[in-house]
Amino acid sequence: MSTTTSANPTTNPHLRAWVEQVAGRTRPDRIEWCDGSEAERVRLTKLAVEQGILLPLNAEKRPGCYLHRSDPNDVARVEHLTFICSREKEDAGPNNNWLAPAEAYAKLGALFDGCMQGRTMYVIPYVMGPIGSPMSKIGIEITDSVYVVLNMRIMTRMGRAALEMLADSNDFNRGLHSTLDLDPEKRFICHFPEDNTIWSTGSGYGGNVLLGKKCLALRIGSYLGRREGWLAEHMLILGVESPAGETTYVAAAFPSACGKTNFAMMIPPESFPGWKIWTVGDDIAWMRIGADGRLWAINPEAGYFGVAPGTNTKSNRNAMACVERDTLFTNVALTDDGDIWWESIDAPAPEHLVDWRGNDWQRGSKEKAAHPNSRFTAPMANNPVLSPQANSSEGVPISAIIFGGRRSTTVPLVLQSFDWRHGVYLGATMGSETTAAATGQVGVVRRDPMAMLPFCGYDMGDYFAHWLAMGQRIPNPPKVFQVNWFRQDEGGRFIWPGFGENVRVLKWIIDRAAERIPGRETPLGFVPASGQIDLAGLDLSPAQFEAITAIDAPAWQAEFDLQEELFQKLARTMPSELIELRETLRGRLER
Ligand code: OXD
Ligand code: MN
Repeated sequence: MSTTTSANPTTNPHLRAWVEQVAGRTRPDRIEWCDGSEAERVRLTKLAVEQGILLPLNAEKRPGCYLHRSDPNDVARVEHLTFICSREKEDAGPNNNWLAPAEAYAKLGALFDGCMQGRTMYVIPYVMGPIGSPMSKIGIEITDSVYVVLNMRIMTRMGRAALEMLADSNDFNRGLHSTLDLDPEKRFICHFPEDNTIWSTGSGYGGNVLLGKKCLALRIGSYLGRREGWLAEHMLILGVESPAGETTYVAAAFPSACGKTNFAMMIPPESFPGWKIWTVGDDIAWMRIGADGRLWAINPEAGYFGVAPGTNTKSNRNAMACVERDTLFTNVALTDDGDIWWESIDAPAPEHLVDWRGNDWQRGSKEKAAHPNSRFTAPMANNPVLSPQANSSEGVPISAIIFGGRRSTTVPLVLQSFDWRHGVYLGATMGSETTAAATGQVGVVRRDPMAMLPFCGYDMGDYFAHWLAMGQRIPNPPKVFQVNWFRQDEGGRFIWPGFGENVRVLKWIIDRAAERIPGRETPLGFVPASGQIDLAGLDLSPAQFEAITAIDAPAWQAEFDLQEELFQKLARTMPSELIELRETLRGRLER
């Protein structure tokens, strides 16, 4: 059967040749170049509904919203099937799975052979970052999934504008994806950093198939960042506006399930009047040194691919506003009146639902109605607190970088590093505790350096070295902090109230970053001096505050021992500077 093609909108010879080559291999019935227009959205949405890929939701309650149910065996990122295919195995590092490029191309190439017969091959030109920004990168994703096209529309700036920005350049990421038959045996996510190429097979799940996000913006992005002298990070970006109207920008890395999206959209409490948080991004930051010697950040994405369960008006009122319209929901539960539901949403569970698998669900059932990793894909334009700078091509100047984790003990509420190098150390040794629900063994600290363990596209020791080298090059670097909202008392209760109250800690951070207030020096860094964090209106005694800000020397000695495990794993490339720094910190603590 011969292939038909929608009007080819580009004269770019590199792009045309590559699309032809891919079509020659995958042999689709039809090639469709996506232009990003509204007419295209309407047409493809209608097609997805007709094919049962999307289910329209109640148009009055959720205008423009649809539900997708993925294959039950395809609901999450697959780290064990994710590979960095650098030419040299050592370049991928002990933190990544590795396949030789020739082997990966052959293996996935065989799967791609003829895989789009009877299907449409969509060509999606997209930009990660604001259109026209010198910090942005262009990708082309070729896919046979209309769900991918509709999600990429929300998550990226895509279509004609991306082609215009690309013009005749050969500098674009080549992403190729096919769902195949969703057989987990044929599921592979392969990154070829030296070729700026991503091949993904056998999955329809977001993190594996929306190739701009984790694959390009983080794995390939981190590789490009090292080569070109910038940073691609798993960080939210937010602006903190003070009552005086001054806005300070911070970037923050937290491992999964530590509330990054909530923090990025936080609403300060009424007892803290005049303060406002503006979201620039909720997941990824690309940061470069600006002409003024500061570090400037953009959010490469244009939407939020957020975890649904646990999102409610208390945890994140702004996210609830984002999903009121024009949102694609994946694997949430469906109410009898065509609305969505998930565990811990505001409304109690109704008597009857259709669960994420499409089965009837009755209140009281032991099964979860929504999948724990069910998601919403919502345009950032829906966010009531979207920063006016979210589309700025220069990005925003970062005054502070924050590393956080979930730690019931040891790590204080907030700690400022002595300098950049010590800040890199705090990020490199970041850890988070597993919960009982996840492992059965509570309180096991899992290291997730800079929240990048699943996303760093090269050797993690080399990545730390890149961070250290960046410190030498930034004339006016951001100040670096560590935070922990999760300290518990003897009864296992969280001591710090969290959520919007975290703005109190942010205020201290920005005051310190601006060098407006002195800190209290400890052997391990600066912590708030008494009275420096405003506790008015909080149900928190001075003793409790002391408990969550104190440095407990024996606990820290044990922590340094625990950090050794990560240093050992990365021994080949672990910068000696970080090892020496740990010994210095230990020594200071002993004295
Ligand atoms: C995400 C993740 O989906 O970090 O953002 O897994
Ligand atoms: Mn993430």
